[in-house]
Amino acid sequence: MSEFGRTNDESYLGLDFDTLESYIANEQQMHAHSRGLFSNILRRVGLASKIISAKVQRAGLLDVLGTKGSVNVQGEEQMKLDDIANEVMKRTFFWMPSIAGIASEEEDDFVAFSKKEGHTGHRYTVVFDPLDGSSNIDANVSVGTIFAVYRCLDPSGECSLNDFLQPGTALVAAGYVIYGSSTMLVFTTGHGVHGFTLDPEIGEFVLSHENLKIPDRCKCFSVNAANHNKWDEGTKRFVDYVRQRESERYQETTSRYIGSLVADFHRNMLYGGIFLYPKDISSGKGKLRLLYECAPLALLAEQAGGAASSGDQRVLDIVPTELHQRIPYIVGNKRDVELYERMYREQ
Ligand code: P6P
Repeated sequence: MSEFGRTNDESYLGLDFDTLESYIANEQQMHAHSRGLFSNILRRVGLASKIISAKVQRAGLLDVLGTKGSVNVQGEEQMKLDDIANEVMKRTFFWMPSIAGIASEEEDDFVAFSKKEGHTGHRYTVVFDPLDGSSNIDANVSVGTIFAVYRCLDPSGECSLNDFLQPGTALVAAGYVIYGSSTMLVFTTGHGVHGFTLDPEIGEFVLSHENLKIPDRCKCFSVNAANHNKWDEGTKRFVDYVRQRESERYQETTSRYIGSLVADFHRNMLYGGIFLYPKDISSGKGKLRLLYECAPLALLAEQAGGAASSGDQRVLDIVPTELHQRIPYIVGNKRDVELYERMYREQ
């Protein structure tokens, strides 16, 4: 009788791999009480990711490059792909009865989905940056989608601003999609971080990075050095200390800065490292947004054994005061984030 079982055949004949769908189904079976509402959100994120990936991969060909001319609430020129990605994400969730509404970097205010026929009450809201780093698209640099899911505070009612102004500790899920040499969906539901790589041959997200942990080494530090004069003394002291490689921990540390948050974050998740977008002395704030950039990635970092701080406090503890609030952002290896905090607070 021939041996039947695991194969090394890369053509998937062995079917000994998990797809996003089988992973979600297995997870749902493990939580018998689950009604599958939450699983459907992850399925829909997978679908939206494939649609956006297809658009991003063909950006240069579909003549969608170039700015649309309008500017978003951040005062940034809206690339046409920003708009497309925002519409895909918004409509993905609009058609889900369990979603009460969304908040997006590309929307001035939150968008409440009025109750649909025969709907028994909302359960979740979703926040997202539909295409972070989009200013890099025409240079073919990796960009990403960042998303996170909150429970509605009043499941029986329409969603309100308070549903979005919850701290990251209230998140039930968070993740990102990186559109790079391959498209990867990385997310957590509070039980570790798992990465799925889109195989265009079969059109499926295949589990490729199960229970991802940040390696305990600072392979690189990632910061826009051009802003050095804008930093506070504590930040300058930390970056100079790392860069001078005085301690054994940083002797092999190099500098990498892509200028696309999801790409810089993803690299550090896989290789180990620290990313910083500190406040600058003039604005007193950072550039990155708490709700749909910093908090979702902070949850992923902590689930992978890392940490995320604003310098003053743990990012997940920060209660947003407005949808598009910016904060200083330091995220990566726990040891390095804690060293930053010590230097920042000692100044
Ligand atoms: P800077 C992209 O515009 C973005 O929002 C993030 O993806 C990225 O980390 C940051 O801004 C880069 O900002 O000022 O260094 O160009």
